[in-house]
Amino acid sequence: MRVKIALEEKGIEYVCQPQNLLNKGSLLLEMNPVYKLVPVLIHNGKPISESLVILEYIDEFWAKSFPLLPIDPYQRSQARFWADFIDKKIYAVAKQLWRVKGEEQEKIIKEFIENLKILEREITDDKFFGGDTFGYVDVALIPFTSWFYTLETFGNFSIEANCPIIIAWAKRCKERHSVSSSLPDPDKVYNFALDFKKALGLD
Ligand SMILES: N[C@@H](CCC(=O)N[C@@H](CS)C(=O)NCC(=O)O)C(=O)O
Repeated sequence: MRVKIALEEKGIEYVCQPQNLLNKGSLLLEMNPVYKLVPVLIHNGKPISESLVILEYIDEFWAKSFPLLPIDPYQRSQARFWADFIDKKIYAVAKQLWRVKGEEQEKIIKEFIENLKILEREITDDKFFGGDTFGYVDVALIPFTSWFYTLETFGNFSIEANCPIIIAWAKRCKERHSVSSSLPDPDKVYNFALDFKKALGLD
């Protein structure tokens, strides 16, 4: 989703080849032999893996249209810091949330909400993470909101009740075509999570 949003914002045409993550095909295994994960961007026949690395590549290769990272080195460092925080403290924590139950799950929900609140402080009065313009940190986080319904359903809690600033920010992001056309339906994500749980024997 991150990669699709960035390419859309830059106005780059692309072909998306969905992969079966429960039975990985030879293309994915050849293109990302180290991690065997999506996404992989294949550009000029060469693969680039890891979504944040891909975002930086896209931003550098198509530098003239719609810059994602700020120009100022300090601001760039901050954008990278928050994208890294999102991977370590939002994605990684939420990945646990829908795989466990009971007390363990409650602990994870608490940590997850605390981390979202830390991110909320970075938006406060601004429209987006970098200020008035949609950018790198927004692209890094917004795909994750399509998992909110799944997390709330598995964890029986409300993200909006705890983090209204994040929900309002997500609504602003979804007004952009790049975002609304790239994010999957929350029901689809929920069904994917159910299938994934079943395949991992976590029912
Ligand atoms: N750090 C990687 C994470 C990629 C990742 O977790 N991809 C998931 C789908 S969003 C995947 O391929 N999962 C299959 C698996 O875990 O085997 C990135 O940002 O690209």
